[in-house]
Amino acid sequence: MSTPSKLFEPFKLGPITLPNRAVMAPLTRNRAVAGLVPSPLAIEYYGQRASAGLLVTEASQISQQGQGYQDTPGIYSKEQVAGWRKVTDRVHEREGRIFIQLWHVGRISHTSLQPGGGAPVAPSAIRAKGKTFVNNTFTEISEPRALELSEIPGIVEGFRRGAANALEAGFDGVEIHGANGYLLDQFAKDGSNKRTDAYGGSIENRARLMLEVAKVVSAEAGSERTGIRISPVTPANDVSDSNPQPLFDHIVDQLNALKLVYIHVIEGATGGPRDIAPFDYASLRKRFKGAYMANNGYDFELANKVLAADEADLIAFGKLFIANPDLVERLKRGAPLNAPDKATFYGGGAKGYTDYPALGETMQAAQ
Ligand code: 8OZ
Repeated sequence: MSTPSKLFEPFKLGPITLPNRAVMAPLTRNRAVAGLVPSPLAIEYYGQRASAGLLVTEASQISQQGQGYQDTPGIYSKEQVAGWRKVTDRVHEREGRIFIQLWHVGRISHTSLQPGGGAPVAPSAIRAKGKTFVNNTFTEISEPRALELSEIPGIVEGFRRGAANALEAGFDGVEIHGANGYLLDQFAKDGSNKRTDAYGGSIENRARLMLEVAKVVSAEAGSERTGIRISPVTPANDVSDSNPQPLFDHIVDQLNALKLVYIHVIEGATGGPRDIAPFDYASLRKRFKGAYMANNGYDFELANKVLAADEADLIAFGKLFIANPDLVERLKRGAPLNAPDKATFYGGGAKGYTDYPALGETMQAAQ
């Protein structure tokens, strides 16, 4: 393949020069078994993918309360920070760059994961329809309780501490998980937020928590090392908003004031149709002064089209990076891609995690 592609051109993201525009999307893999610490296999997994322009880790909870599925890694204990340090060291040895995604699931959890077996927390006491994975089975999401106003500073502080821990663990930056129906998205959207205090009602009030988190995280990590993931119209985790365009216009205006380095936008339904609901992503891109990272269902062809039209700066690939540790090299050469195996996405060991071959390995195996 000799067609020049903008995907392989460098991009300056704040103080960091990415050698290409292919980002490894955050991907939940549920393999942090012992102490919710990234396992030795995670070191290998991220290390194998260091040729991505940027790696964004799997969502990592900022507290026990922020966990919603079994075996997802945390970024709140000393042991977790030490585990992540091994991951960042490996990625840096291989000349890669890595951000951690900071996560609080809010109501998408189960009592068995919560401190003292309590109810998961939410903007309002409305249970999300759906299941989560705990104790090795899919289980109904628990009934949540509404956060007290007095608890909100503690949530914001949890994100700040997560960012501080991320720096201690050697990350190049952080991505705030503001998407997919988790806590910050639950507050922002009116389907899940029925509060009548300063965090509910108007767009300004509903966006407040996400923006307070963005403020403290960017103050801690540096705004030039802080990105945020949003999903304006996704129905993931039973979330909805009656008027997402002005909501996200407001959010982006405020993120500009905080000088965040990128917005990572899931266009359409997470992992599903891109055209599920009308939304003007182009106007969001124009409005935002930092970098626009596009995600959801991108292949090489769509990435090239969107980059050539200057509709995005960076493209995040999920499943393609699961199955192809050397995705950038394969796309460059027009080499065939390994197919991802859905059965090994969540949980398990090396199979479907660190055993997808790179090109040279394929050739060796074929010889
Ligand atoms: C798949 C399974 C569990 C969690 C997300 C963090 O959708 C997730 C997630 C994805 O953002």
